Amino acid sequence: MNDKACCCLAMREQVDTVKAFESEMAIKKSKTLRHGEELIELTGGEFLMGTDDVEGFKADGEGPVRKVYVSPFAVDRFSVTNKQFQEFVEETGYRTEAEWEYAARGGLVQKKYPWGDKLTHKKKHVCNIWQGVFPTNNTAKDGYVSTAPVDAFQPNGFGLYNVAGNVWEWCSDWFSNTHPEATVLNDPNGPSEGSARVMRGGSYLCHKSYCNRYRVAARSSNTPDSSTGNTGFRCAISL
Ligand SMILES: [Ca+2]
Repeated sequence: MNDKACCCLAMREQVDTVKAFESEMAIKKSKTLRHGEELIELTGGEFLMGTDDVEGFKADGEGPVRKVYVSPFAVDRFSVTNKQFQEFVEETGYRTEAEWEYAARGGLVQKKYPWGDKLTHKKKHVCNIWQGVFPTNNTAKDGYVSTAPVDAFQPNGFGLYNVAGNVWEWCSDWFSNTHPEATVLNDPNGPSEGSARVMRGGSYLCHKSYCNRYRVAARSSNTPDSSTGNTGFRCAISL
């Protein structure tokens, strides 16, 4: 990962730590979630994951584009609180990076963002990132200096809010910048071991000049014991 890879590392602030990542893989799967009413069921299927766009970061393993199949699953419409996440990992499994990207793309094929290829819509911002000059001047033209409410802005084609910007979202996969080769990768869940977990989606601290990782194929990572003000959760469960 290059030195611009994760703006959150420089802006780290301690918040309540959820001790989940070392144990979540051992937790028995259950289809009952306390906050299950917030989940959106997705049919899954085959999709094109990653990007070969010149704007993508090769060192992050954004490419090559590969065919991935994900089984049916349900995912949170909004990012959730630490307490909801804790309840989730105590009751069920976790979400893979492939599920994240399938859900985040909202049914679109190889678009740069969850809503299309243009960052803004009619000159209006449609996600919470950094406007101005990073890191000295945040003009908050999108309306938010820090985190935005989880239902801010329009949802993507699957009804999911804020998959780009606002807060990074943890995935269960260990981070690697290479991918297995196969005609179709079936429900990939990442390397069997590693030192950092994948994070996706970017955050309110991302600016094109510095991070540009609010694109839907962009990736980053952090060590599982890290807690920051710009990293969050969205729960998912296999159906
Ligand atoms: Ca903002």
